Amino acid sequence: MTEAFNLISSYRRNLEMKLDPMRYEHSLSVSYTCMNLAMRYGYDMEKAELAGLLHDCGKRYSDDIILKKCRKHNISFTPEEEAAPAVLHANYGAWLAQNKYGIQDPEILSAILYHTTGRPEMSMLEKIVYIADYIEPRRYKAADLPQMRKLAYIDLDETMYEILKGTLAYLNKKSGKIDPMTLKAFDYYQELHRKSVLAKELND
Ligand code: DGI
Ligand code: FE
Ligand code: FE
Repeated sequence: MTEAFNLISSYRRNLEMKLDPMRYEHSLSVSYTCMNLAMRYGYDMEKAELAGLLHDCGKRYSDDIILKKCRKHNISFTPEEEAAPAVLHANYGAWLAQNKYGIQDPEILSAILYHTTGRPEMSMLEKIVYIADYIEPRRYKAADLPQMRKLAYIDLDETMYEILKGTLAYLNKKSGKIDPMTLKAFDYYQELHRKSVLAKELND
């Protein structure tokens, strides 16, 4: 066994104890999906595996306890994130990854931090984790999963645009507060989408 595999195995054992069984299963599934996307786009597979495995490591408590943990450990969060507490497990998770799992790679930490909201100008790993979180094989609720599962292997930016669009429509219906970072991410990928549609029209 390689050193990298030993590390992954020890993280898996830890997460299996800390997370509820479905969340653990989801984490494994995201991890493998991240590796698949890394294969497709020529990204580092070990980093993708690790980021996917740990992306929800903060989701081991309810939202109100996660808020308390953030305060206790001086983990920074905005008032808007506090008003949309479902996003806070990403802040707490990035902190746990750095301080409890010993992850130092800023790309992995940032992929965990932005896995729920996305952001403008995402790195390849941030997009891989965000998209894998949505399309992983155990997901079943979203109606557009078949299309997103296909699109993810064609164009990461277009997939970001479509998933963010769907997420905002869902959040608007749910009447929960929307984190402005989700809106900023959507505006950015919508603009990229418009530009690519225009460029295609010009080439026709
Ligand atoms: O942790 P997961 O369930 O695997 O997935 P996730 O980290 O994408 O979190 C999904 C939840 O976060 C889902 O209930 C929608 C919610 N969410 C995502 N962006 C926002 C948001 N909730 C609010 N209130 N505002 C957002 O901008
Ligand atoms: Fe999450
Ligand atoms: Fe997740």
